[in-house]
Amino acid sequence: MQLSDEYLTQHATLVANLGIAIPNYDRRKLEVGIVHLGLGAFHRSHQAVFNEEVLNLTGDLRWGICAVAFSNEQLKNQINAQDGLYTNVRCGKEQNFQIVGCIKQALVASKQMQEILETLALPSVKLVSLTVTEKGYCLNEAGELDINSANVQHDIKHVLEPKTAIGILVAGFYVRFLKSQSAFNVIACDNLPHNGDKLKKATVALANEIRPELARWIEANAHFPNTMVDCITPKTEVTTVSAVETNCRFNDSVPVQREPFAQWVIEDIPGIERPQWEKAGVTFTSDVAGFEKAKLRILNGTHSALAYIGSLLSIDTVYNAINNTQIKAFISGLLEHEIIPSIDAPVGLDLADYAKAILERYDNPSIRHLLNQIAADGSIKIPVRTLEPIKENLATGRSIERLSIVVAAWIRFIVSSVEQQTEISDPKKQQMQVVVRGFSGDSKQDVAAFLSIEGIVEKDLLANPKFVDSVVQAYSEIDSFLASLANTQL
Ligand code: CS2
Repeated sequence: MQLSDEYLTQHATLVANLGIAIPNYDRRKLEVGIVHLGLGAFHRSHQAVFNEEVLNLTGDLRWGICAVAFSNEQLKNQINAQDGLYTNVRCGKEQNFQIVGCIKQALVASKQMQEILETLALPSVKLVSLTVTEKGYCLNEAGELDINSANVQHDIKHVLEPKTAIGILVAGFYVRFLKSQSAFNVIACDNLPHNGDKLKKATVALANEIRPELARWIEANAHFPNTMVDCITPKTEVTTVSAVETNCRFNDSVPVQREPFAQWVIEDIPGIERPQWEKAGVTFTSDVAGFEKAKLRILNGTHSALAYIGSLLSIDTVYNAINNTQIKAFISGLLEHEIIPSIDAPVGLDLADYAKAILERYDNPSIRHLLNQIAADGSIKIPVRTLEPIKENLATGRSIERLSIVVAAWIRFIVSSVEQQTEISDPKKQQMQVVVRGFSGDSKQDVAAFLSIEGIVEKDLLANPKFVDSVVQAYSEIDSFLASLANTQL
């Protein structure tokens, strides 16, 4: 039988006997206090689970979630068919199953904008959170709203029928502004440094194109705290669905699988009305930047390194890549010599211990995290994860040799995808294909052409010969570097 409220009522004893955690609050009385943009697995494995814990602990029913998918109507229908319920599968030494109930309703932006705007205008809605991936922020290489993008231009002309997440935020603010309601606050939950600051700037910039007073109103009334989010969440697979069926004895079309570890650090801004997330272990601090930088460079940075190097060696998962002795040695050197020295540790965080714990998290045989998933959107991820530390290392005279190998491996990965005609998942896919098809075989020319694709490398860095030469060197040696790593499983 399908998971639903009715199922839980009718099979309460069976579910309890199986040791499955269920919502212990009255879901029928849940109000919508949060609108979440981005109904993917990460929201459901991370923020929704923290939120669920607070609902379970406090019974404060103001904080139900209305979750918005952008175009995945099927996902929206599947969640609603289960009354918003889904299973969170924690994959550690054992599998542990929890039914999460804090999503009250799902909507899809491509078809239900009117309802979404009505929900955003509800007085009960105090927060809008987002997991829209890095590319969802519509930023250019300088980290500002990419005003020239077609979707942003669309949102300027069709304010109440927006396509982008930024456009939805602006439309939501606009509706509240016109009704003289209070503004909601916005919690960015994607892997970008200063995610809240950047989102606020982009939202205000878009609003300014539409109505300058609206921009000023948002600027004065809405908070966008910066956050750091962390929880390894591979895509849901058929095996996730069948594990739920076998262990829980009901059908769930939309479970999520994640590692046991999860962390959420939010900038502490007084006056934001929100759930008592600290009761679920969320850290509120004035130094999010330190946590963000540490996580983005140590975890996401090594993730991208593993994704490109591993994929080029035909390795499929993070677990298999980190269990190759030579790859692990490379990652350890990268961390020790070039990544950790680029970070000012936030108070109380020992970066070497933090990095060690992350490598241990990768070594989890119950998590099948596909390198292919991580390899997507390199043109947006590499600048944050790899080019930023390169820039800072260059400024202070530290080594960039290993970081350059990561950039070279990314370029080689794209080249090999073009050669083998495999799908490239990246917003700059077309530009990259054109450039790579024009490659001459001369590393210097080819690397220069690739790095010059608009919107990837900041102008100052591109003009720095130390950077370009280092990537050229790494690229010209990348095949022998890869060969030196091959066939060395632990
Ligand atoms: C990964 C992240 O896909 C990727 O780019 O690096 O999704 C990573 O798994 C999460 O940030 C972990 O918190």
